[in-house]
Amino acid sequence: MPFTVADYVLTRLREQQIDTLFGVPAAYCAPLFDAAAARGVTSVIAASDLEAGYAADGYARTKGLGAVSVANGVGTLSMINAIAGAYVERSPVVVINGGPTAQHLDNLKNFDVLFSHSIGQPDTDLNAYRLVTGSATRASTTTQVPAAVDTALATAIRKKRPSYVEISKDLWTQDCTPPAGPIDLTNPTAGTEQQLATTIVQLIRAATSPLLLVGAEIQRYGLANQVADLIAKLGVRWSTALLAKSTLPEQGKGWVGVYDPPQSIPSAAQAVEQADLLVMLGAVFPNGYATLVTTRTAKIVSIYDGTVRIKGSQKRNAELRALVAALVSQAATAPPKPVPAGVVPAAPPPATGALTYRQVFDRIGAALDDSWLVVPDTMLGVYSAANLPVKGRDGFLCSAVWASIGHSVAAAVGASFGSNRRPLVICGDGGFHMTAQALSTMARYGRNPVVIVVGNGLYAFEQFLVDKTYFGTSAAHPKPYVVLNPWDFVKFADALGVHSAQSVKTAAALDSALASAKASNGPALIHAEVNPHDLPAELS
Ligand SMILES: Cc1ncc(C[n+]2csc(CCOP(=O)(O)OP(=O)(O)O)c2C)c(N)n1
Ligand SMILES: [Mg+2]
Repeated sequence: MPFTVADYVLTRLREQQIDTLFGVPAAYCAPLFDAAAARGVTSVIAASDLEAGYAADGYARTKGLGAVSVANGVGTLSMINAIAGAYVERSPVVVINGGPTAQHLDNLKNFDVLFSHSIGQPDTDLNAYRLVTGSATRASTTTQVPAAVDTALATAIRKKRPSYVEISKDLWTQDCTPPAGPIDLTNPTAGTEQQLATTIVQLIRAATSPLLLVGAEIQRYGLANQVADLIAKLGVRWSTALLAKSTLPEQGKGWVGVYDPPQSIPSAAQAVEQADLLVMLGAVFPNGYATLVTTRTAKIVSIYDGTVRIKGSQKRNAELRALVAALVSQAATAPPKPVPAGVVPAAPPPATGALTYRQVFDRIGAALDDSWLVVPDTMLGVYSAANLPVKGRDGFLCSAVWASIGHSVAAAVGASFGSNRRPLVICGDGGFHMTAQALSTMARYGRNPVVIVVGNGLYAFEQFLVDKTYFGTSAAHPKPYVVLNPWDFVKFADALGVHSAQSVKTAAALDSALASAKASNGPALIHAEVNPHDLPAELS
């Protein structure tokens, strides 16, 4: 049996434990899907290109690496939002694109004949994806394929960023040299790590109220155990960025809560904002961090993207894994200081009365156990999601920085393949409108996410940003442009193959809907109806 270019790609993906390829087929990449099953890779065909991108992202965040392939031009440009989010939020998705052939490019250049889905430029996809990936390469000949594919995989794994590889469509079925050996996936150390670790641990020990903020890089690089050890050895208080929620179990000494300004819980806001030393460990700073980071530079050590900046000094290169190891061994040189007990979330009140935005999160909080992967969307309730008592590790997935509405439903498709936990999506009705067809993919592939649609009939977050007074005044009218076309979510779900669907209007009914969803094996939808004037606790 010949070993083809498609086989090369698939073999390299399997070496990294990828067993699922997300996408929407086109002639450009069909041979990749044709060859997938024989190489142990299952193709999951999404209902839209954007969904395919989000699904690959959800898979990458839970499994460590994801892969997606959609149609050149029409598919890739539709998917680019998902890959931009993966770039920002450090999700290693490999985008595999079928590209124009040498003949296509020649016809375009010399005769103005457009290849399929071309906008009349030779490198549109390549150039567009350069902006949102750690590397973007085109292979135009079979001999270029191994290096191009290996670069894409190495970038994704080493930088925890998406990467892009484009393979001329006539190459897929041509013979290719099989992989010669493993890809080099290690990041070189900078040689600075021990010295930096010594300085940082000294600063922590000398501080009176130091705090460590765990960021997404710790989850992405698989350093949670080491950081838990570091926290224990230093006896330091710790928080986490929303993007990194549940990287470490949220319990035990020193835990102050998720820091998600401007709506962090008081214990987290106070501890972070009044710390006399703040060690940011692999955290992406969303705009809400602007005040903290720009006004407290002299109190911040920031470790991010292969660099360390101590109190506003010049950035120095440092490799994260080596640096964390050095921090742990440095921390072990003295006994830990005593730290205050961690914050414990209040027990949710009993379920009574009509459902409110607040009760949606109280009821979900009451239902959580370590079988759930909580996947909230960008919505009024995202700050409430930050404070949900997620149990254990790796139980949370959110487009917390890029904040693209609709991410949750589609990312849950991929997470249902990548995680051992069952996705519990919490999405606004507006966000749901964006990627609702993902229910179809869940049904078709027998996945079992539970999707809670919080129905207030509005893009309420937008109303909140534009005019909050609407929420205090029951007679007030919303801005016309935030009003949604009301859907019958139950009928919609049914039509797409998700037959376990119900609308609930009371807190008790949400409890029982969650219980029956938990007992079922397939996908389920719960439409949780709330008053459009209602605000979640964190915003009231
Ligand atoms: C893709 C995308 N489009 C638009 C926005 C702007 N936006 C942010 S929140 C929001 C409203 C979300 O409404 P919904 O999902 O119903 O949640 P609610 O605010 O009502 O709780 C919008 C439109 C965005 N963040 N992402
Ligand atoms: Mg809404």
